[in-house]
Amino acid sequence: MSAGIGKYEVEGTIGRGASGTVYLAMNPDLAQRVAIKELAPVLAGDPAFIDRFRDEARVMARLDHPNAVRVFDFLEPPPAAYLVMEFVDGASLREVLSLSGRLSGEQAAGVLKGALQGLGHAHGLGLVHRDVKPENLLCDREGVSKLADFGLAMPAAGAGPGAAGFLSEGTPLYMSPEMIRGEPVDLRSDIYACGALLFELLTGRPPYRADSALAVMRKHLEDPVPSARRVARAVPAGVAKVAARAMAKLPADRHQTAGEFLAELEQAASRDYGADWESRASIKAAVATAIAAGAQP
Ligand code: 3AM
Repeated sequence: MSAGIGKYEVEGTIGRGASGTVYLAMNPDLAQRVAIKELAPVLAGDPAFIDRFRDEARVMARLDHPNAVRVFDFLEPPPAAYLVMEFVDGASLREVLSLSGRLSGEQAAGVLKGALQGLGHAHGLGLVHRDVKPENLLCDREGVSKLADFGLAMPAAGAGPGAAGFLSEGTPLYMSPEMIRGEPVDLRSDIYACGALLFELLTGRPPYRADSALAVMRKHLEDPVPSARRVARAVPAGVAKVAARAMAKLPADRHQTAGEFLAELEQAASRDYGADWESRASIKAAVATAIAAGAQP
């Protein structure tokens, strides 16, 4: 591995995503491990994106919440750009899901609770995540999930208005209708993504499936909002309804804040799973399984 990034000593590569490569590094001053995302050239080479991202990084540095990955630094040695952040020792929710399949209802509600609390904090700072999905929820060894990659949804290369306004790392499974249309988005776009995430956690499959990204996008725009209960009979009506409301086509018909979503979810979970549902919500064991599987060659 080559020398370092600024003062940070690079120890290895954690992984690669569409928005960039992530390195494990050491902050020698504090003897603290950090994760450094090298923004993909398509992002780092776009001055408008970098200007926006630099501004957002300043706000991201104020993120101070157990359910949001902390941001420590933003470096721009041209032509590169790096975001230095808290290293989360664990596995992404995507990895956890691909090993454990569907979560229990209590676990699904617990994961959503963390995500909504982290989002509520970020929204309070004026930050919209824009790309909430299982890949961007990093779970530590205690089973605490943390939102990563704020503001990193990337402008689709060459996409005009009305096309896929933003490229997501995989398929646009969690994209709100307004984002698909290329319209300005606000925190209610994150609410929509959380609704789609809750649907998937409850049923084991995303709300809209199709053969191509474009066809999935069309379903987000046009198909009636599916009920999680239709897909998995065991899903109780209350929680299914909360997910459906969050996925309303019109932002005005969704929960208007992460706090409102969470309050409704907690109420439904208590009703559907019992007041002590949180005592069964931990995903610590599932994360340990994912870490063990990832450690295998
Ligand atoms: O390649 P995989 O899926 O193993 O989870 C993220 C993904 O891992 C991980 O880097 C890879 C490319 O995005 N990642 C991103 N931010 C991270 C962080 N702050 C992180 N891992 C730990 N801490």
